[in-house]
Amino acid sequence: DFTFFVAYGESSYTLDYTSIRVPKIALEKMSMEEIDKFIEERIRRKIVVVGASTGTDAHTVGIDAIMNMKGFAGHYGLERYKNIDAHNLGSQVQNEELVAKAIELSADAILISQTVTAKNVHLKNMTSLVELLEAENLRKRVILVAGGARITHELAKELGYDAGFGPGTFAEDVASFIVHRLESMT
Ligand code: B12
Repeated sequence: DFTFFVAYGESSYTLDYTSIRVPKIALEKMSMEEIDKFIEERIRRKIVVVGASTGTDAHTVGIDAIMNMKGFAGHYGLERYKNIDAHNLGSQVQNEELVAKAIELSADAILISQTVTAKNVHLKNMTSLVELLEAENLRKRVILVAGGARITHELAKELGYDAGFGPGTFAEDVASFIVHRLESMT
């Protein structure tokens, strides 16, 4: 019952890009080889990561870019890391299913991807995952990370996640975060 127009035109207004503050994760970024070495020397066992695009979200490209062997833009995904046991459950995975898999595999980290943000569906879905983990007494024992085109670190923290990653993320960004966090937890 409505018509939606998108119009493009010139404007006399300008934006001061230097005044825009983008909260960033304090990250000591390492390469895939450095991360594998870090795990070997400082964690001394393989680490387990479970990931999925959750809820009704059918977009897999984002989580695949991070997890699949082939990776994204020349950056290998977590499946390629020799000291990371990575399980990509795909898309439209219900939170309950994801949590059950994390328990079964004794996951060190859970990664979720959220692409659809219409009607704030991502907020409800992300919040319900935190609630489920808390109910299972797992939240403090697992590293919880969200990512997606409209996910920011600030938003993820607000919703009770350890970190949030947006566009332009590579596997080594999130893997560097996970291994440092894991070391500080043990
Ligand atoms: C490809 C695509 C699809 C494909 C998906 C195929 C697939 N197997 O994934 C198909 C055709 C299936 C599809 C379907 C739909 N789509 Co679509 N789709 C896109 C499109 C064109 C590209 C998305 C993409 O693949 N980007 C590339 C990846 C690499 O980028 P990324 O996801 O941002 O991932 C990076 C980071 O964000 C981050 N990241 C992502 N996830 C994670 C997770 C972790 C843990 C970490 C650390 C990092 C991380 O790392 C990645 C690499 O840097 C976008 C528009 C656009 N140009 O963005 C629309 C878009 C996302 N789709 C949209 C919509 C609305 C839909 C549909 C609902 C349409 C419909 N009415 O049916 C359905 C979804 C239905 C559902 N149940 O989910 C909207 C979403 C609007 C919104 N914000 O809610 C978009 C933005 C298009 C638009 N402008 O309207 N879509």
